[in-house]
Parts: sequence; C-alpha cells; structure tokens
Amino acid sequence: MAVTGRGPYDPQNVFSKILRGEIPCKAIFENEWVLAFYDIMPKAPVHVLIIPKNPYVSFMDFSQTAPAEEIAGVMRAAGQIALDLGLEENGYRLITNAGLHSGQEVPHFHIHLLGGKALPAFPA
Ligand code: D5M
Repeated sequence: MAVTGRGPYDPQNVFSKILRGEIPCKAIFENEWVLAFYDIMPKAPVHVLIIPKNPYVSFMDFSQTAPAEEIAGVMRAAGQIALDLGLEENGYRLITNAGLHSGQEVPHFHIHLLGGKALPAFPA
C-alpha cells in the first residue's frame, strides 16, 4: 500500500529493520549518513537503494526537516555510489517516490539508483 509521505515514522518499516540489522541486505556502501544496498526487485541491471540512517518518512520529510549538512551528505553519497559502480560514462537515473500518487511503498526516505542499460523514457 502506498504511503502518504509525511506523518509519524514507523520504526517497523522494512528499511528501518535493515538499518538495525534485523533483516539482511546486499549492502554496497555505508558512511555516516547513508546505507546503500541492492533492491530486492531490480528494475534495471543496476538497481540500488540509498537510504539515510536517520528516520525520514519521505523526500518531503527529509528535504524539509533534515539539517543541510545531512542533505548534502546523502546527495554526495549518491553521486559517489554512481561513481563507484562505474555508471558515470553511460549515465544513470535517480528516482525518489514521495507519497500516494508516486506509489511509495516503504515509508523510509530512499533514492533509487538505476543504470546498467538504456532506461525507458521518463517517467516509465
Ligand atoms: O520502493 C521500495 C523498493 O524497496 C522496491 O523497489 C522494493 C524494495 N524493497 C522492499 N523490501 C526490500 C528489501 N528487504 N531489500 C531490498 N529492497 C527491498 P518505493 O519507492 O517505496 O516504491
């Protein structure tokens, strides 16, 4: 079920459990701001999820309440991960679903990093 994007943070969501180590993930990057791991239902040859370590429900929550230093840290990490995965030359796509109309399923802010092939025309 899609989530509304703001409102109270549910610490039982799947990404919160991954952050606590209660559910395994295929992690590829971690620093003080983020954890990144492979999506369990990949939509492209490379499909990574980048999530802040702190509890934000959605992009709206993150963008409006996180300290500027943390926003910079998360975005810098996203770029670093794309570099580490060798995606710079051929390009990639970053997506974040926020709220009901987007179909956001997991109520912990996350950025999808997609690449490894020519992606369908936006917004597919
Ligand atoms: O995207 C939520 C994404 O989270 C969706 O592509 C599946 C992925 N997902 C769900 N559970 C897991 C686990 N346990 N590991 C890795 N990836 C997972 P949304 O933007 O909320 O629709």
